[in-house]
Amino acid sequence: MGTSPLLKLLVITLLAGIKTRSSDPAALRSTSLLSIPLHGQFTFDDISKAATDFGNRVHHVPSAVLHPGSVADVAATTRRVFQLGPNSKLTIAARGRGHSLHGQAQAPDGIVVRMESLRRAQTMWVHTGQEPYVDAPGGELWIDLLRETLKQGLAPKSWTDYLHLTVGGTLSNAGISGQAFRHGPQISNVRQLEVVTGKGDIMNCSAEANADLYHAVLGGLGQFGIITRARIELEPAPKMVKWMRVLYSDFRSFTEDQEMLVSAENTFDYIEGFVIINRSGILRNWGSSFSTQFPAQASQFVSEGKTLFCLEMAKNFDPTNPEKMKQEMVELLSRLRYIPYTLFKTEVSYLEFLDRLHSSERKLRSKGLWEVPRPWLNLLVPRSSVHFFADNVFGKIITDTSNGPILLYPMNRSNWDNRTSAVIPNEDVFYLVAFLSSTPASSGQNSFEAVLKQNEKILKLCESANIQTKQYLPHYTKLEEWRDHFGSRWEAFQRRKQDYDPLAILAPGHRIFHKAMA
Ligand SMILES: Cc1cc2nc3c(=O)[nH]c(=O)nc-3n(C[C@H](O)[C@H](O)[C@H](O)COP(=O)(O)OP(=O)(O)OC[C@H]3O[C@@H](n4cnc5c(N)ncnc54)[C@H](O)[C@@H]3O)c2cc1C
Ligand SMILES: *[C@@H]1O[C@H](CO)[C@@H](O)[C@H](O)[C@H]1NC(C)=O
Ligand SMILES: *[C@@H]1O[C@H](CO)[C@@H](O)[C@H](O)[C@H]1NC(C)=O
Ligand SMILES: *[C@@H]1O[C@H](CO)[C@@H](O)[C@H](O)[C@H]1NC(C)=O
Ligand SMILES: CC(=O)N[C@H]1CO[C@H](CO)[C@@H](O)[C@@H]1O
Repeated sequence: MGTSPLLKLLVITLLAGIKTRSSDPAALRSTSLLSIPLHGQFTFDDISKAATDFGNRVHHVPSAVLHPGSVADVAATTRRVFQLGPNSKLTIAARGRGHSLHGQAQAPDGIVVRMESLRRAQTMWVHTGQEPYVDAPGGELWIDLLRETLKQGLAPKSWTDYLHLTVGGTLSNAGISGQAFRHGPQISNVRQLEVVTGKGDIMNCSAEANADLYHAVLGGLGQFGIITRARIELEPAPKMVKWMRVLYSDFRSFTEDQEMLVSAENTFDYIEGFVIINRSGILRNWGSSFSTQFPAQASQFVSEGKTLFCLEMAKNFDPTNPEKMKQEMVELLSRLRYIPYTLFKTEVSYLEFLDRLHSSERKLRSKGLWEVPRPWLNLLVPRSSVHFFADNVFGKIITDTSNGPILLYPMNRSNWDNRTSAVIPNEDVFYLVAFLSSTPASSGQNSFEAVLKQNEKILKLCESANIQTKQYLPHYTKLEEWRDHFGSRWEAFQRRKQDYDPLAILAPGHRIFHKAMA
């Protein structure tokens, strides 16, 4: 009857051991790291926090957490670890908001640099004028950056769907959202970076000076340097946003309309889309701001178990001249082939629009549903294969989207700079297809495993059909897989690592390179 007290004790001890595994300040002391004069400090009591991330799957405990009080702190620490050479196994991971999925911002037994600490030490500086920009700390959250630039009536051009991510974290990936079709990803909208390399050097870089480092770091998965500052291009901030969704039951019309919109001269300012399979209340599930504005027909729409496609778009407008926007909208909507009566729309401020996911986060948090396993899979699918992909995945591999949304929208390669480290399909137009599942305990014991199996099936399908998809926010465990991922750019990626982080100290959580040991 019941568990034996001894076993219970053992389990508790083991768990406690995992949670608070005492890190060993002595291990750092013996390296003389603790004698570096710092503006900030090392801490040891928060190492278990630094061993968790948004994915909630990988937990590597570091030896210490650095809370830098200045860029010099980051440089001095990195330089000291570099000088220790291959005799030390210490590595360093910058941690933004820790919104990674597979421990990419973790440093097993190494040092996690909490980039958010630099926000306080460094100020944001908004430069108005002809070509406005903001200089922001790498650990700054996009939401705070936006609030600051809005004070000057300015805003960045390219976004992510969710703003509680850091500048350095998204620039290490790409930063994709519904504006990318026009402005490119966030990495296409950065003029200059200040970076601490794997040798501990502080360097400014741009397309003009230290261009190779600049391109390496953009989309570089943290492999070449720690971004301590970024200069981000701004534009006059729109005031209001007309935000709309329409439904399609036919994938071909859906994607043709999306492609028509992203290539049109006069078009919406934001274009995304998502896949909905067999859900009741489908129109209510995402973006709560919509719920009050449903036309009666739309809210009674019955999917009958069919796969549906929701086109989401937004048009910025000036509230002092709403007529212009209305005319343009009517014209644009008249060119689309959505299911009649499924248009629903609302008007919100630009800030509310961009920060639209935050209210969902608050709700999930209040229900304890935020910190749950997230077996996400993000793919970039070339246009030529997207129909084959959809035919074989939606309704076949995925028969229900109640675990989370599936985003699907096109982008144009011409807005991406092929000198950066970001990897995209080799085709003019490609789609982001993002499977954003979460599997709280309430979704059933096996739902996590089931989603992993689905993800695997999707990847297998692409492989066996030889579709040239690329993972966004890539995760691989084998070197060959990383090589495949980078393809013809692997040589350059490797060479850049050799140049900027020759001991492979930085961002070990991706497991691309491994620190050489003597
Ligand atoms: C709810 C949610 C929504 C999202 N939506 C989008 C989206 O719409 N579009 C999109 O593109 N992405 C999206 N993402 C993914 C997001 O871009 C990644 O999670 C990214 O890692 C940023 O998170 P972070 O700032 O917490 O970085 P972290 O997870 O802390 O770090 C990510 C990687 O970058 C490195 N790193 C962190 N800071 C720096 C720095 N200053 N310099 C160098 N390297 C650094 C880390 O070591 C790690 O390898 C979303 C994520 C979540 C959780
Ligand atoms: C990098 O540029 C910033 C802003 O232009 C400047 O303040 C800083 O001193 C520069 N750093 C280096 C190492 O040149
Ligand atoms: C992609 O962008 C390029 C350059 O702007 C343009 O010539 C091309 O027509 C675009 N392709 C599509 C399908 O929109
Ligand atoms: C980038 O694209 C240009 C123009 O298409 C091409 O000439 C160049 O070789 C490409 N560079 C890389 C690194 O792929
Ligand atoms: C999980 C779920 O929503 N299942 C529904 C799928 O569609 C059929 C037909 O409308 C419904 O009966 C199911 O309840």
